[in-house]
Amino acid sequence: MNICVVTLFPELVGAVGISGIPRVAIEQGALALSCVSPREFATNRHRTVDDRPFGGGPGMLMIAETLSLAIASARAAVPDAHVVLMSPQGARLNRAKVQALAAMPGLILVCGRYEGIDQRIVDALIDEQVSIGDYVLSGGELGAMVVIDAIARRLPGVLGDAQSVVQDSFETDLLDHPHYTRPERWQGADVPLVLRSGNHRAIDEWRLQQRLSGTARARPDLFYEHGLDDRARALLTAEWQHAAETIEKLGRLSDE
Ligand code: 9WO
Repeated sequence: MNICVVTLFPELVGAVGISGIPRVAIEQGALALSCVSPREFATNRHRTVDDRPFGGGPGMLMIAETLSLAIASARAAVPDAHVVLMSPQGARLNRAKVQALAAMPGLILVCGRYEGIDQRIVDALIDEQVSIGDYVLSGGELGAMVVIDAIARRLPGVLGDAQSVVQDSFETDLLDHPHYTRPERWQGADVPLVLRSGNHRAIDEWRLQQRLSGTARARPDLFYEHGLDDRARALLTAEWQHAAETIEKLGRLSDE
């Protein structure tokens, strides 16, 4: 996957590639990450990339011309790119959106700064707007870095077998289970006995049960999507089974 980020802060965005899964993806050749700054295309003495808004109001906007030249340069670097603007006006990023973006032939992630960008850029050059959440940031860069990190772990061959094993979609929609490492007792708290039993079937069952009850407690909305399969019903403790079934019914009702 070839990703080019259009940003006034390439050193900030480049930091996503120096550690973790994105770094591994780059080292393996599964991910190519580059940046283009509108500043490179500013021609006047001050390398101006911003100007005041028509209609008045506070702050400055990114100029259409330098931004469009930067996007054109990114297009030359990433043929067939899907052009995404990081923006609170966009559709919310979730796992399905990450998967869809990871499946694109290439991506250009456009990051706004100041109070925003000239709307004619959005109308003419942006394929899609994506938001990482309902808050305003200083610019789109942190959003682009989130997108890049989330995509990197979905690229083929980047994570080992453990992650790439096809899990059924119900399991992937659950939250994670608790984890423990040594020592067995720390500040009077023991690692659950089952995890030290060596019984891998019992361990798998405990972990799935923890995922179900944890999801019911913290994110009951995740059950809206899939409801409960028979195995989940059997494993979900009685305390949470009632809650989850109620939630599932509510989800069905809201769909009708
Ligand atoms: C500012 C603002 C003020 C009051 C009401 C709504 C508002 N929206 C904005 C706004 O979008 N400012 C942008 C800041 C201008 C361009 C770059 N900025 C940006 C991108 N902030 N937050 C994002 C972003 C990107 C992806 N996901 C969440 C937020």
